[in-house]
Amino acid sequence: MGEDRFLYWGSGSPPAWRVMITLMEKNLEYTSKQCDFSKKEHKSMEILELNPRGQVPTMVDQGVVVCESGAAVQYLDAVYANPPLMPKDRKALGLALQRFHESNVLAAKISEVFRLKMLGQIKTEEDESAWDKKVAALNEELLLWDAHLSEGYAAGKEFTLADVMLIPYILILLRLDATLETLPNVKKYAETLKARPSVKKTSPPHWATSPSPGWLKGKF
Ligand SMILES: N[C@@H](CCC(=O)N[C@@H](CS)C(=O)NCC(=O)O)C(=O)O
Repeated sequence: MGEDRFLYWGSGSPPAWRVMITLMEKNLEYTSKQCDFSKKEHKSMEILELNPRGQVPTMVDQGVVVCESGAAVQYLDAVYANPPLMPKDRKALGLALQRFHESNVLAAKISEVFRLKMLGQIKTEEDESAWDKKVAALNEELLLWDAHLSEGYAAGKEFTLADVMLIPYILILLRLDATLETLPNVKKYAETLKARPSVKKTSPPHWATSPSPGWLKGKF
């Protein structure tokens, strides 16, 4: 239970995970409203009245509704300043903002790969080759991130909101059994941040109880 703060989320939703990580980094309590996607709870009137898209995350903080994950984490960092999760220095801020938004490019590529398998849309050889192309595009994107992560975090040596935005997607790669052997900085980053309390404690609960579908086994 938490103050006047609610978060609607679903297990395995990376955008919702971003908000949960930020709330924990800021030591902010909240009332957890977990939605079961299989029961379409994210399309309930309770959520649709707050968020007509019927999506998670949907956050309500002191009566203020903020739905988009990027908006929600920036809102939390602006309103609850301690600890700050964005640098003050102009150059460092520019880089952190850039990486913050670039994370959505990676997110889109992972989501495409994920969605095709999840919806069971790979049936023919043609589908298989379309999937291979998407995996190759993801590999190219990950090579960029391997360079970006050379100093340890998404925007240098400090943990910022850019990491909040990025890490759920990187950990999906591990969940899908990617080895990351050719991406040493990504691999190290995944292992380091997986153990960070705000990330570990908010990890999708069903990951602990259901086996990985293994869709990226042996990749990258
Ligand atoms: N751009 C949104 C995306 C949110 C989103 O797509 N959430 C998914 C779960 S990962 C969802 O609720 N999907 C249900 C739907 O779109 O009907 C954000 O970053 O918050």
